[in-house]
Amino acid sequence: MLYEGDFSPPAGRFAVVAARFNGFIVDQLQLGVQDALARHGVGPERVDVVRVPGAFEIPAVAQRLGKSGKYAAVICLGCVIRGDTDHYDHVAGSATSGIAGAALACGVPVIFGVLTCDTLEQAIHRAGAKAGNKGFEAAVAAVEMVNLMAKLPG
Ligand code: INI
Repeated sequence: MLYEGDFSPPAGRFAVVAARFNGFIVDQLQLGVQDALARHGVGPERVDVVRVPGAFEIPAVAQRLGKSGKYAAVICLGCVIRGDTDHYDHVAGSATSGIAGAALACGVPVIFGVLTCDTLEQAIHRAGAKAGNKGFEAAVAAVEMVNLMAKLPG
């Protein structure tokens, strides 16, 4: 038996947790999410967006929303860009491990749409320019995972 998620219109509401830090990049990721969800039959009336200060704050909110029972999936969006100090490593590492922890704790898909980039140019390329839109990809992954979870036993 093979279990696999498909891309048919998923049931339920979706939550997006989006950081305000580097907002001009995150806003583009959010547009990518809305575009992908709409193309999979999920209109804006089924999407709640929560803005948080920065990527570091994403995991706590994602976990709370994921555990609320109100959402089929939580999509996390942020953009961490390397600076002159090791601050980047702490913010990116905490966001990454925190979102992974929320995904394990929640029972619903918690999707990682946080850019971790060395340069602003890399971020721009991944927010709708030549490397696609990672928000769009995150939303497609959310659709696949919601549909997979609906099929899995147990
Ligand atoms: N938050 C980001 O989302 N991206 C960054 O690049 C970033 N940098 O570089 O500092 C950042 N910092 C803020 C952090 O996420 C928290 O909001 C802040 O430390 C308050 O807890």
